[in-house]
Amino acid sequence: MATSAEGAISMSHLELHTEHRLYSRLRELYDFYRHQFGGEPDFFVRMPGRVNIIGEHVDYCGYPVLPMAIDQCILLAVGHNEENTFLQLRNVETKRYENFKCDLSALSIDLPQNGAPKWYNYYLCGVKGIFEQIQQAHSGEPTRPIGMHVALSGNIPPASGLSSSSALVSAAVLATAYVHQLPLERKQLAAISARCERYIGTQGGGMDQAIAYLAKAGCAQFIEFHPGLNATPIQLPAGVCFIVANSLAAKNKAASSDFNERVVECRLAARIIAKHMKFSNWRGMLRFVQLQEALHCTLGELEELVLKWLPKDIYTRAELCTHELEVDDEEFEREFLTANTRHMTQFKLKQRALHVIQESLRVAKFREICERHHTKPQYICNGVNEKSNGNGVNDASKPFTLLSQLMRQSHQSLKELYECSHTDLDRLISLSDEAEVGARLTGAGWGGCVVACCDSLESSKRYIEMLKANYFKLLPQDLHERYGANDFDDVVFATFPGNGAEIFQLN
Ligand code: ADP
Ligand code: NG1
Ligand code: MG
Repeated sequence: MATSAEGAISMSHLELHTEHRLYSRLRELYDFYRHQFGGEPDFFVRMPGRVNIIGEHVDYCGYPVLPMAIDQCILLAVGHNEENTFLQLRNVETKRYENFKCDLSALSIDLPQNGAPKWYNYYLCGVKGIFEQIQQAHSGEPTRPIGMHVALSGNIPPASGLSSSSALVSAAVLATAYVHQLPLERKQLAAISARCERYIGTQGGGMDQAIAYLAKAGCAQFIEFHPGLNATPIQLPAGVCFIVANSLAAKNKAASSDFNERVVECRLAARIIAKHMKFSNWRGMLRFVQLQEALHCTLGELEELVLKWLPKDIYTRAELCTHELEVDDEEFEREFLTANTRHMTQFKLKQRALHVIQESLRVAKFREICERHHTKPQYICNGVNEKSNGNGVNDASKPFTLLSQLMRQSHQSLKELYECSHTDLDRLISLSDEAEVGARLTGAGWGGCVVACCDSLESSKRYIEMLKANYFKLLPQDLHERYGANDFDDVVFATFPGNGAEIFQLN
């Protein structure tokens, strides 16, 4: 079968490497599957989470991002049954995630009016994405679903900005495509996964799904969305090491309107400028990247247009309707808002637009520094950078210092212009500042994780110890009990770029 399962590794290969970090989780999942469903799974899927190094809240505006895949992942064990059309889902965390069963010939994703969607709805988004694809390939004929048994094990901290949701949706896409023998390339799978995750309610830009499929071990990926999806491997400067620290303030993105409010503000800003610039198709210009392309201008020139046409700090809904867009309130709601942003009455267009443009400039600079200073052919993950002076203080000309500054600026902008930080994230950033380590929130924000840049494994160890002493060990008792057992190693850790999605088959 011509599928995306390139690079597939077999179970026997894993058995030869019992020290493999995945092994015990796969073994547990295999046993769990057999216990739940009474048979053997046909195959396993591994879908990684990601850490975005820089380029936050720019993907849905069409601008490039720089993420890498992390070790933490969603694993699926999947079996199929052509005799029926039932999907049965089981999660190894049985107390936290309930069992689910549905008939795929009447697939529906039921979202709550308030609060977080049920975990299995993320899975159903992926199934729906593939069914639509099959229907399209069969000129509109509905899909004949194949029954599936799926057992899931995940260790990406949920609702923490490391993209557990997209790993779950993308894993469902890959498993469903494989069972239904739909031959797809990695980029197609990433695009389908990005599109169908929007059924959960968030209007994401595609970064998470792209890196989940396109990641390569040892490098970050410069991911472009316009004019089409493209990933360029970026070697990080020798010795640079990224640390993830989870603030433990969870934020489910689909449970609130915060994420979509930012998307709406960016779309409005792009369209208002497009209208001022007298583009006849201004209503269709949803993303800054389209506007910039139509204007043939630089990001710096686009920034000037933002200041010229969107000078106010706050725009009310009434003035947007009357003065900027010349539409009535009903049309405004229909054309410019999403289901969960209909309540919006105030809009910060200048601030959001400035963040997107300046963050995109930072992504470009970050890439340039990496390319200029890459000296060794591979990412160092177990060595010490000899050039480090060992105390985290570096001379300003070093690439590490420049990268750290960009990360720091990124956080400042996310906090002030984009208003998507959290007091706990800001505390982690202050501690990082004091230690002269560049750090920023990663993922959507409003809680979740920070990512920090250290110049060697040695300095990263010191940084981790400092955060443990000054943040994690001071956490309230309940969090201490939950995460302190193994010295907080699951919530503050060094991370190294891994490979993208894989399918494992039993021999
Ligand atoms: P993230 O930043 O991790 O992507 P989201 O708010 O987008 O956060 O998605 C988090 C949701 O994804 C969780 O509330 C849960 O429904 C689902 N999820 C993540 N990991 C798992 C898992 N291991 N098992 C079941 N559901 C999961
Ligand atoms: P997380 O934090 O994984 O939910 C979200 C979006 C991304 C991107 C980042 C911010 C989804 C699935 N993911 O990530 O597309 O916009 O926020 O850079 O919506
Ligand atoms: Mg998510």
